[in-house]
Amino acid sequence: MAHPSSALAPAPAPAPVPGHTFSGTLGHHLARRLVEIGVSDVFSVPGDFNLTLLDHLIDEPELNLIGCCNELNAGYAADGYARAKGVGACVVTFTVGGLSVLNAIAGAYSENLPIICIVGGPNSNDYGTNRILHHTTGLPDFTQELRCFQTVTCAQAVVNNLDDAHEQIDTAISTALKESKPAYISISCNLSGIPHPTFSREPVPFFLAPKVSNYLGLEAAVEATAEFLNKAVKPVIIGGPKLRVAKAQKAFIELADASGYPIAVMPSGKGLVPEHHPHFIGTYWGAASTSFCAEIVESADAYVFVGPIFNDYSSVGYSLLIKKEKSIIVQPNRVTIGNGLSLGWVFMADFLSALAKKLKKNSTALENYRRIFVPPGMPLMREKDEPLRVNVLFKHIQNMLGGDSAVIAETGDSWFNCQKLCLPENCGYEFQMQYGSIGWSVGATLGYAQAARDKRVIACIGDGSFQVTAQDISTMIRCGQRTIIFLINNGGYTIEVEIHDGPYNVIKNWDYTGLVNAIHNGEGKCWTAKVRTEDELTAAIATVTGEQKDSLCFIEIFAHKDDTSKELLEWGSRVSAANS
Ligand code: TPP
Repeated sequence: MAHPSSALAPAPAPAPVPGHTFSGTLGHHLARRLVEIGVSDVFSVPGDFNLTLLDHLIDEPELNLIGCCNELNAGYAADGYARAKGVGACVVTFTVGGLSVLNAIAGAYSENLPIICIVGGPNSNDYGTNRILHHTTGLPDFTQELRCFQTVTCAQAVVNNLDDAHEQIDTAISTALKESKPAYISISCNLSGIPHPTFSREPVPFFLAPKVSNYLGLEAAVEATAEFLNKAVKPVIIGGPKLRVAKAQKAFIELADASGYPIAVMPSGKGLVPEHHPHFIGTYWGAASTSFCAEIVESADAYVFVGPIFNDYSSVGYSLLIKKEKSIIVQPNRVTIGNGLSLGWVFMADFLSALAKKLKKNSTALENYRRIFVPPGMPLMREKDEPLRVNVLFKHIQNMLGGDSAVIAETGDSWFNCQKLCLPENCGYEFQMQYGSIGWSVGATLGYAQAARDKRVIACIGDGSFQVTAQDISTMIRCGQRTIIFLINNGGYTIEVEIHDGPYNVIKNWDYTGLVNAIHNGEGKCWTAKVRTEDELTAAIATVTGEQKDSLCFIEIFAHKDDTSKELLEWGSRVSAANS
């Protein structure tokens, strides 16, 4: 039986404050704030708790509301968008939507991406009552969704009254921007359209105070590091994923140029270190590194890791041959020198720029690298009509890349194959290495392509991952995107096969192009092809870059189930050992 109080009509919404005819509304304020921080596209799924709010977002001329097929993809799209534009936003409905988007928000948290995750919440008059609401687990407790979000967001605002709504919204948004993490904002479904004097028609702009290093700590860290590095014979610098959150890419180059040291990138930092830089020596990923890169890093007598995350994957099952006492670890707000000094409130960009001015030039390691380096070979010549090999596919993808492209690599062997692509200047690169949630790339591609309209996205997605989130190809077509998707159909979860095999790693084969054609259904521009040989691949690439250059292009590649990268084999066996 329904709780008796559920039969009661909700109390009327608070009346507008008299004498404030120019007051804005909460919905208008939120819409303007999103525009102000750089969001032009909001990814959403409607539900009765958020409909009025969506009306206000649509009313904002500088916002474009993009309806997604499900909340998980809306969250992934906001993640991809934030990677290209610095911040993203999604809007979902209470609990059924909130819990569905949660995994995407957790992913964004792990990758340090500010996403404003807005949930249409219960009527403000229902708070404090014993009512049971639909779309919940049937308990008169409205905090379940909030509690789930607490561990995957840096700020939570439950807006169920207008008096402090302005403050709550602004605090949540500015905390997300400052901390580069997602924020959760729940807006009571009856409040969006009500004017309130705290909301002016044009909100006063945010001011986010710049972070300034503790001068004394900065000086001490630079002095100690310069002394340490100026004694080294063969130092190297390795960039990691936190270069993004620290906004220190320019300072990283300053240091590379001034010091003369070779520069490498951690796998999770790919795309953040320029690969056309003359000092670039490749990816440092232990046994799965670019050849000659691990040898140079591991034989160095000092290494500067800038923004690293050492997890079981990036350390190849904790098998990196590096020593703490030879390392300088530079994190976004802390520097640690060998086994000794560790100084906080020292910001990465300030530190790298100041260090660049103190280091003696040393090109010994770079010269050694150039002396011994042998460029990688080409894939074996094919037999006539031989089935397409994955290494041949990636040779062709390499040739497609330019400064106006961006690569999105899904979790799976695409991690390893894409990692080996040499990125030309300005070519974007994204993957989700810390969280590694399969299916991420479909939503992220949607969001990234929407934010970076000047780039053509090339997404490499395994069949297993695609099965998780395929629906939002629909939204890509609806948005007129011209992404090229390479779907690698190898019939299974190959990366898992190489860690630990079993019958659970074989997946049901789908007609993937048939699925995409059905989604296309004659509306919008979409082109698909099945590719089994190199000749078919060459023809497909000519079409997608020629007559179908403005279409969403989906190329299904048939690959042998055991056609893996060499790096996956190496990495898989070490990760497997670490797991057992
Ligand atoms: N569920 C989620 C949401 N994320 C995960 N990372 C996993 C399960 C475990 N997992 C990691 S990779 C993978 C699975 C199941 C298989 C990926 O298969 P596919 O996309 O076909 O790529 P391939 O390994 O064949 O290159």
